[in-house]
Amino acid sequence: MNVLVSCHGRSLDLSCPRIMGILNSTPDSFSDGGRFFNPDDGLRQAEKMLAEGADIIDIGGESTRPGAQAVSLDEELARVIPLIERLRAETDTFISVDTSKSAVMREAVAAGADMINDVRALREQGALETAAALQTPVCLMHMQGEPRSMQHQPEYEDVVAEVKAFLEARISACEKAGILRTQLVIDPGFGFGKSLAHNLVLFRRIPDFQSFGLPILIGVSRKSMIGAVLDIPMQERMPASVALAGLAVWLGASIIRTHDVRETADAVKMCHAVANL
Ligand code: PT1
Repeated sequence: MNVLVSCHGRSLDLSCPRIMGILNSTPDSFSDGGRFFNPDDGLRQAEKMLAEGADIIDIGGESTRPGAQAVSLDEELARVIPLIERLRAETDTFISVDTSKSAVMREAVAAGADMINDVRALREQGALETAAALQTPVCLMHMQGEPRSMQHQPEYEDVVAEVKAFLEARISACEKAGILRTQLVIDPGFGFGKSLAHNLVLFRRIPDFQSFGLPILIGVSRKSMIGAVLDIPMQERMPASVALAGLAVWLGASIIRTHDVRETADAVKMCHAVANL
């Protein structure tokens, strides 16, 4: 489970934990509050994260936070492709595209993306076949329901067993479709159709997910599970996010998805040093 190699020949060594910086081009992150995301702003944001220690830049054009509406293919392409092109032209970083749509996967990888990050774990029409054809790493995430309604009444008998069974099934589907197991990353999907108790149990049991022998990606940055415990708004959740990032590494995570790259990179390095002497 040591190195991901993209179809462009770029590699990501996972012998120590890596930082995935979040680059949003969804409307809540439009600097002008208007309809058009400026790729120059995005590029500047990405370069800042790289200078702060990001190993991967994750670019998404669909908001998947609770309550978010679906976005059209044209809108998603317009948000994401120019940004990937710019970032690819300017840097040699590992680029991940956060999408569930096969057409976005195809165009993003053609524009230089190295990895597919799919919160729907390649369940959308054509996604499995497309990812297999592209021969590039894929992150498979668990979600119960769809973003718009996933937090309404999430239910599990055994959240850990059910998330693991789901990932097991998606890993098999990927292997049947011709995706190499060594190209897969798994993610329990914090905040995706889970109550606070579900999220906390899943987090404590991150070590259970090591049984797949695949790298584990954890995304909890500024999420409502922190808001629910601390009763604080999003803009005050960085310290708790950093604490969880350190804990996640301690519990076996290989990739941490975050808004706050510098702080998270320090916490991750420190926790990795203690865990691996
Ligand atoms: C994630 C993730 C993601 N999260 C991966 N990709 C988001 N692999 C987008 C909240 O509860 O964890 N892993 N792509 C962002 N989605 C959310 C979900 C944001 C829930 C916020 C919440 O506040």
